Amino acid sequence: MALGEPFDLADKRVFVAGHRGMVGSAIARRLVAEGSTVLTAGRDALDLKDQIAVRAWFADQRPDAVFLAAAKVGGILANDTYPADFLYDNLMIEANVIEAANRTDVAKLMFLGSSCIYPKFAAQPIVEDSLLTGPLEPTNEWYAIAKIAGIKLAQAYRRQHGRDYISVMPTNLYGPGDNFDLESSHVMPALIRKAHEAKLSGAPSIVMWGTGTPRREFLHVDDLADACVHLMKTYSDFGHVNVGSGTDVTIAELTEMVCKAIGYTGDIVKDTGKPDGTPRKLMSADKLRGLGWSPSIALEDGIAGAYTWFLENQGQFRAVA
Ligand code: GFB
Repeated sequence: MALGEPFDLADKRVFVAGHRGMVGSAIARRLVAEGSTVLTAGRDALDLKDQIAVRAWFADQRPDAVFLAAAKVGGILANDTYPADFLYDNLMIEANVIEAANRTDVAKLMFLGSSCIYPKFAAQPIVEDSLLTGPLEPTNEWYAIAKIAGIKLAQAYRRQHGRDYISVMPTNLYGPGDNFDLESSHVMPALIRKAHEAKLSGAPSIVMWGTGTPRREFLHVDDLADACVHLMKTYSDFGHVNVGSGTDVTIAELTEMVCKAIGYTGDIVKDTGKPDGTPRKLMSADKLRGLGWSPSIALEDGIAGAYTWFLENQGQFRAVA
């Protein structure tokens, strides 16, 4: 296959690295409609940080294509608390998988990054060319550096080895399969859980970290999976592609939306001892729209669906002390 040609996923052996995570599981669900044979490897069976094991797995399984959705991820506090884990784990995973893919002639690979790769004070909406034009947000610079390295790996293997390896940068994601642990989660699942538990217990208020003024862009993970499949089939170029909804809300607005969806009517109390993080990170959706994709799940509907998923699966989450 020459660089730049459409890539058909039907009847292909497609490895979804990170299939137990929120993103990987959504991609694996979405691939069913493509007629792909989805290959997976749980953490117990394959440690993606282990170079020898990853090379052996690729040599044995011979995937045709790879979605690289495996990563050490977490919310603002987890990123700030475990910098070594976020840097080391993510560098190892992406380097091992991309090198093994090249060694075994994987025809197409998609690396998934994050909107935190961009400078803290990038002009909004953030265009793809803003990468490496200014300092990063300190709470997640370790994760961001690892994700920037992943983009560069995909580009380097394209340039040096002629590989059709591409990158996408998702915005803040939410949906089924999210992490609802209050210490390590992102804001959306944390608020869903807090509002739900406060409603049940009749608590007079819930705590919102920070000032509530930061703005964030949210995309449902099923929309992300659909965009990833679309781009895997149709996009083949050096530059990465932002994947977002194109609109953002303040954290205070989001908190109110979540409380409304859950039916919690108590107060919202700010904990300004917790970090705000980057003030705004709305990504430009122009490139993605130009490539023929736009989202279909409205934020209100997505929150309602995420809450339903939480209600059906909350038994697996540790009780709040
Ligand atoms: O989602 P979040 O943890 O990550 O926080 P980031 C977003 C905003 O929500 C911050 C506020 O301003 C938080 O202070 N917030 C309010 C809360 N209440 C809560 C709460 O109960 N829990 C949490 N977690 N936040 C992450 C990066 O940044 O975004 C990662 O650290 C990654 O590297 C990810 O890029 C997508 O959007 O600030």
